[in-house]
Amino acid sequence: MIYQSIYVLVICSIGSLVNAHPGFMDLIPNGHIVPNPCANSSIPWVGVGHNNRTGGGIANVFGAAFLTAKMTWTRDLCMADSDIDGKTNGFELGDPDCKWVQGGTPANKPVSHPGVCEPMTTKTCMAVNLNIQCI
Ligand SMILES: [Ca+2]
Repeated sequence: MIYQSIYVLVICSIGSLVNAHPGFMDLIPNGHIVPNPCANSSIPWVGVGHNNRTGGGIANVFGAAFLTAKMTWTRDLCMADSDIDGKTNGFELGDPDCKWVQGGTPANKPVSHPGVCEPMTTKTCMAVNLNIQCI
C-alpha cells in the first residue's frame, strides 16, 4: 500500500514537471514572455524548460539546469549559458546582472530563449537544438 502511494506521488510529481506550468513561469524573470526562436513566430515559448513551445515531454538544456537549481533562480543559473550560445541565461531572460527576485520586475525585456541555442542555423546550435520542436 505504501509503495502504491509513493508510486502515485512520483507519477503526479513527474506530470507536473513535464507541462508548461504558470507557477514555474513565475520562478524565472520574464517567464511568461520568453521569445519563440522559431522563424516567423511571435507567440511566446511558454514551456520555457521544454523542447516544444507549449511544454510537456523532455526538458531542454535550460529546463534541466532549472531542475538542478531546484527550480530556483539562483546566481549560478542566471550566470550559466545553458544553451551554449554565448549569452547567459540572465541576459537572455532580461536579468543580465542577476538581480531579479521572484515577484519583482526584471531589468530588461527578454531577448532570446535560454534553452534554445541561437542563431539556430549554426552548426553548433543545430547540435544543441537537436530535440527542439519548432511547430
Ligand atoms: Ca544562452
